[in-house]
Amino acid sequence: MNFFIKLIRNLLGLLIATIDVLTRGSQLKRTPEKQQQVNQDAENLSLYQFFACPFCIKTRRAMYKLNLPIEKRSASEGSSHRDDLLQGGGKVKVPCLRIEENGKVEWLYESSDIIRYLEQRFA
Ligand SMILES: N[C@@H](CCC(=O)N[C@@H](CS)C(=O)NCC(=O)O)C(=O)O
Repeated sequence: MNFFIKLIRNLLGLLIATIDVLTRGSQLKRTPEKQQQVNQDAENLSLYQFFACPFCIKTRRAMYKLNLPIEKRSASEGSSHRDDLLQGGGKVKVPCLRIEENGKVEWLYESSDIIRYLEQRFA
């Protein structure tokens, strides 16, 4: 039973992810200099996620729109990223944005909070 629920959830996720890719639209355009700065800032960010999670898709969509090359780390079962998320953030819940700044690391949960943070910093 559990297997079928997982299967349906993943198929639905795959469908949403496909629709997302097909309907993403355009990305924010910046001058080459500005984009270079943004790319550099984005090196200190990483998104812990599942491919088919709707909250992660929503967050990835915002990242795409804002033209942010943030590294995506799969927190699926058995991955080392999952262990890092649990140890660093305190729970395995995705999406979670890992923010490294001035030698300090912050783990930001909740898709709406992550999107708000990214928009405030990069829009
Ligand atoms: N309100 C959260 C919901 C996140 C959520 O429920 N994520 C699921 C995957 S779709 C998850 O991490 N589940 C694992 C768990 O809760 O232990 C958000 O918007 O980010």
